Amino acid sequence: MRVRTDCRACRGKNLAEVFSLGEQPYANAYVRPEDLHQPEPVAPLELMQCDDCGMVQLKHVVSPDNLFRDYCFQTSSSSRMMSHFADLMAEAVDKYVPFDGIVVEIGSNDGSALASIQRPDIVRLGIDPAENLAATARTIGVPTISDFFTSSVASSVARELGKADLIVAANVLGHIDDLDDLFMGIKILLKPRGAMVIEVPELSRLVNGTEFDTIYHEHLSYFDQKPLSLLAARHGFQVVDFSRHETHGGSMRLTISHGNVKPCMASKLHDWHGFRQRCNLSRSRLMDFLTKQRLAGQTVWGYGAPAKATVRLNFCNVGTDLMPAIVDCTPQKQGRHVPGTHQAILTPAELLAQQPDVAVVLAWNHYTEIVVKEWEFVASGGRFCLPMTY
Ligand code: DWN
Repeated sequence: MRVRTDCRACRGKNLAEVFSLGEQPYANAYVRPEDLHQPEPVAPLELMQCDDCGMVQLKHVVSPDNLFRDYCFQTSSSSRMMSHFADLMAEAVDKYVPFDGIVVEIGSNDGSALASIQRPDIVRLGIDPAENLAATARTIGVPTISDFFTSSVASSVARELGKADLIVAANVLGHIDDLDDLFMGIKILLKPRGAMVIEVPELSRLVNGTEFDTIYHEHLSYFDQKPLSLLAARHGFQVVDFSRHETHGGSMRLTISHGNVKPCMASKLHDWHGFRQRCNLSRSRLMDFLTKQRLAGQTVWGYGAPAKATVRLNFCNVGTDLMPAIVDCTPQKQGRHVPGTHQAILTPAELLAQQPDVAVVLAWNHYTEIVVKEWEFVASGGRFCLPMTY
């Protein structure tokens, strides 16, 4: 682990701490039963804001090899996200990819977004460090390099496959420490008239929505529009399209292309004191709710074991006495335990089989999809609720 002392967007040194969740386990480091009594890796979660350009980033950088090589999260765990990324690909391919064009996805996960491209003429390539997910992608016909995207990987792809008409990076820029090398790779790999579509959660939505559970070690950077545009401009890219979307608590999508624009330094500061107060209120309200349910003899489980659940349960110190189990549809998470608080992660079928009284939807960004899918749980008397409102 190392400490980052310069701003990832403008390379300035005027970073100040604005928020801290203290020491936390790695959000996706689900614990095998046989390891429950072993020490788990933890690291501080401290947000720093750049006084010059407003960029927000983690102070501590955990080695990506420790976080991404054997990765539990799968895009295909949500049909709503699958259709979201299918729409993104369809729109971008239609706009930017000629016949026989090349599309490269950085952070391609299980290949589901690339697999959604309906044009057989297009050459597709995924790049993702998770060897387990790269293997899954290949089984559905998506060629995938199981490695981190770097400027050297970009050079070899450009040499062996050709330059790309379209590069997609959805929910991945925030995970990369060396963004200068990333953009050097984009410079190499993207055709002169090519386009890159970047999608990331928007910091303003995180702060205004008290989405503190989206702060974890994988997420090194927390972007607003201006610092991300500044970062792109610093590397010779211009923003040619911008839109906002409701995924992952509120995201923004920027399309960039080669082009020199003057980098604009505009520091957007946030009300971090108010944010901290709301996080503490959210914690006390969750604990009050769970304590009241237990005193009333009600059993409460979690629904969804996203990375967000690890952060929320550890920050709120929710033990297995208040929430004994969580259900999740991801095979690789089932049978393991939540890092730190150790709730057992069961299959969704167990929800009906054991019928707890309440299920707190910890994957709150998928609330509608989950409640519709699990209608039998409600029909049998179960209640869903969100961790922010009770
Ligand atoms: O940045 C990242 C975001 C985009 O995705 C990654 N670093 C990690 C991941 O974050 P997450 O784990 O918070 O993502 P989700 O999509 O909020 O995770 C949802 C979880 O809920 C998954 O484990 C699957 C589960 N789930 C379920 O059990 N039943 C989801 C749905 C929709 C369901 O019906």
